[in-house]
Amino acid sequence: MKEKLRAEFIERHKIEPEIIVRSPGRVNIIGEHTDYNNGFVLPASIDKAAYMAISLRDDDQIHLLAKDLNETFSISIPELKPIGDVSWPNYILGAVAQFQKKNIPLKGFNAILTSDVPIGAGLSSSAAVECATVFALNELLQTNLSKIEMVLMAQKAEHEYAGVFCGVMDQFASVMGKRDHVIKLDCRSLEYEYVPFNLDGIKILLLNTNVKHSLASSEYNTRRLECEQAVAWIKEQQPEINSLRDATEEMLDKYVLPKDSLIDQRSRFVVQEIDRLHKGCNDLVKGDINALGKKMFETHNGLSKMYGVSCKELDFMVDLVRNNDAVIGARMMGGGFGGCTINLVKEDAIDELVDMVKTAYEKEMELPLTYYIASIENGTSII
Ligand code: GAF
Repeated sequence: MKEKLRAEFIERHKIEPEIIVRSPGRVNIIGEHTDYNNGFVLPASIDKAAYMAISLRDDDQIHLLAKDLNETFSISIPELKPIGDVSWPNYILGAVAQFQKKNIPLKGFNAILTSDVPIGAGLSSSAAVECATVFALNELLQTNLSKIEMVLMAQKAEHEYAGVFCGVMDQFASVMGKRDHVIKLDCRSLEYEYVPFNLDGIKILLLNTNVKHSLASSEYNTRRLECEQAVAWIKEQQPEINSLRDATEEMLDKYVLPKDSLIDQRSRFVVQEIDRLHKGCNDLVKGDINALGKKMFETHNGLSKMYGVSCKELDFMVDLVRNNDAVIGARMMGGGFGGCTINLVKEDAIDELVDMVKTAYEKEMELPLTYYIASIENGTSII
């Protein structure tokens, strides 16, 4: 990947790229839709990543090439703004804009981007690009930003240039990931701990429904507003409550359920999911992987029936493996409305399982099934 990208850069720009940055996609074991509720998540960066070859220019021009799409885009720094239909430049421009907002003197640059994170698969392909851009510019402009500052800038890029009011999980996992570890992240304080995730004979299998989701056009932002509404109702009676992180099911019974049963279901899922994450993380630490797997299935049920972010293809995929002895746990992953399921699967049964799922899924859903075995690798770095 690195050599090809370097050669492409030299051919196009007639100079060596100053740096090549790799920024990975992520999986999340448990703790979904909890990040923007100030809760906890348990993600990890994976072996699929975005790669950016980049060099500064002497003027204020930004010239971009998305190698995989064979599309170019150019803009000058004073004209910087989100662009309409074309999506990929926004992730880069949004990251550049964060430097501008911090009054960091910018320079133009040439960049070539390539990625093997499947797009719209719930593996944070956009966060990978945002983080690669912030990381690269931090290096080239010698800005000395901390990794956490870079995470927050990349998250802002998604808010302001992609219109998705995401939590901090994806960008945090991409930048902060550590080989063979998951990150238990407190999304309120941003305190985190690395928990070893090296399960003998068990692999992370991602089954892609190939239902492409676009969180921007989905109900992702609506879910966030529904959670905020629940908090506002609780707050009227208990002013010390600022997020669902601090709410209990008793509070929901008293202050939310009587007002709106749908918002009750949404917020109840989040309260339960934060609790499930803590218990699931303890299972992992104790080595009780079966108990963790069971909770992943519970998370799926909650995401599907209470939180309303699944789809028939994701439900079908999870139901297919639910009673399979080789599958420790499975659930939809990420924002939802399509993309991948994450499955913890006994290694020696993967081929047979994939054959079974592929045949059944393609017949029933009339969509192709693709799959990846994800390994947990380090976060963003210069390669
Ligand atoms: C998407 C978002 F970008 C994350 O912040 C998170 O909310 C996730 O959906 C759901 O857990 O990936």
